[in-house]
Amino acid sequence: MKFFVFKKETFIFFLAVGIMLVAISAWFALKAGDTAVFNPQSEEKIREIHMVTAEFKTTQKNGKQLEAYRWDPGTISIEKGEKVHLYINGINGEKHPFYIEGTNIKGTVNKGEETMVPLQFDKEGTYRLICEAHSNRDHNGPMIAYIVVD
Ligand SMILES: [Cu+2]
Repeated sequence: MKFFVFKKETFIFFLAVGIMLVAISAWFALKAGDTAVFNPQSEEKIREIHMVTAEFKTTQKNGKQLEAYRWDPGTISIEKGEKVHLYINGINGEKHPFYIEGTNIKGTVNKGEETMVPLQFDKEGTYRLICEAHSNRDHNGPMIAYIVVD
């Protein structure tokens, strides 16, 4: 039965190999943990862009009032694939129901409230943010902002 008797050195060798394997596994486990902690989904910085709803008003010589609504700024620029949070403050005008052409993004900006619109575009181009209530001159618009993606 001498075959099954390990020498002390052999035992120490296998013990050392075992400890190394445990250490390597622990290192990989910790590394995986790090990846989870620094998950870009939770830690990444998302750029903020701020916009307001503005109103222009005047009274013509004939007493008729002219008013127009606008998004301000009227053009914003973001990178392709970039994540942006667009914050729109409702300053003038009661309600601005909007949509972004070519996307399924829509919402409403209410007076005295802030609306956050998360943006990320995979395709370059110019996307129009259109207020449905003030889409053209006949409806006190055009209240259209341009989102330039490149
Ligand atoms: Cu509007």
